[in-house]
Amino acid sequence: GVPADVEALQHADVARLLPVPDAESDKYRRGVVGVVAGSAKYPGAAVLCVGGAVRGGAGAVRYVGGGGDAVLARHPEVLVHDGKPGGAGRVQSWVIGPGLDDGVAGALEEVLASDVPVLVDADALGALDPDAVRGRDAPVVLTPHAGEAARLLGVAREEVEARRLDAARRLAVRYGATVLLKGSTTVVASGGGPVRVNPTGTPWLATAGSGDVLAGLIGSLLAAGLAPLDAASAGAYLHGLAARSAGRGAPVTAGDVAEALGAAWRSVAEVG
Ligand code: NPW
Ligand code: AMP
Ligand code: MG
Repeated sequence: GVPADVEALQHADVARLLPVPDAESDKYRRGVVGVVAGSAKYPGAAVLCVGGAVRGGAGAVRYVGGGGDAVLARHPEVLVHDGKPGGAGRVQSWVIGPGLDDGVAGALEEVLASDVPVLVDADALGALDPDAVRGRDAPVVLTPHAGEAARLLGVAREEVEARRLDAARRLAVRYGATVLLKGSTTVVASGGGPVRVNPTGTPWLATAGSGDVLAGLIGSLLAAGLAPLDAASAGAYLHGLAARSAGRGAPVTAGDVAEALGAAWRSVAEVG
């Protein structure tokens, strides 16, 4: 059986979490997500992260960085800012890290200084100061893969992979954050509560850029008002379903996963 401090995520639970606009909604009330991602080295990460964000239930996506042309070519809905996060206007959540190269520390400092939830992924994880995270009032979500988690914990990657629940819990306590540890079984830990295990994953997700899509998706759910543990676990759930529905047993690209998020959302909302 499953140990008492571990919860398997259920379809109906996720259905209840998905944000639905009401008659009085407008795009700002639905939430605006700010995405700080991409670089000359990894322009695709910006496109993929935004691709997750535009399908995650926020009312608008602001992109901050040098990859605006590539982002707009694929996602014309996005509001592009080529300055710093602090100059981008009001957002209800930040996603920072996928494909970032130079200037990570400065951008991270700016988004952590805001009073909204911040999701930290990929290249921004290595620049993260636990005290800066613990000192915030608003939530922080970390989304490392096993290699990134191992670096943060100062242990071998094999150790993280052998004890995934333990690694996620230790990071959650160290940073005072919600931690989604990605991999063969994605787990989400937050404070001292039970760890949630995502049942929808598929090894077809082991493809370049799929983590960037997940980061944008969770950021969008945070902007829409979900609590950090709920945003992270609902995001992982939809991400796995999207890969299955896009692939149906065949290889998928990260872009395919982003495009299939609508189908995944619908399948959860209909059954729930
Ligand atoms: P080892 O071999 O264990 O010592 P990469 P990345 C480890 C962006 N992307 N589980 C492994 O170290 C991302 O957003 C841009 C465990 C490897 O050598 C990031 O900003 C794309 N360990 C940046 O690229 C598409 C793992 O980490 C080392 C692991 C780097 O991303 C791709 C460095 O790894 C990507 O998303 C795993 N699952 N994966 C784009 N199209 O623009 C990696 N390691 O190869 O630099 O990759 O950390 O995923
Ligand atoms: P990243 O390493 O940041 O690109 O993220 C990779 C994504 O693919 C995460 O959502 C992982 O959980 C998922 N993933 C990678 N390998 C596997 C696997 N073997 N089984 C299921 N999901 C995987
Ligand atoms: Mg990644």
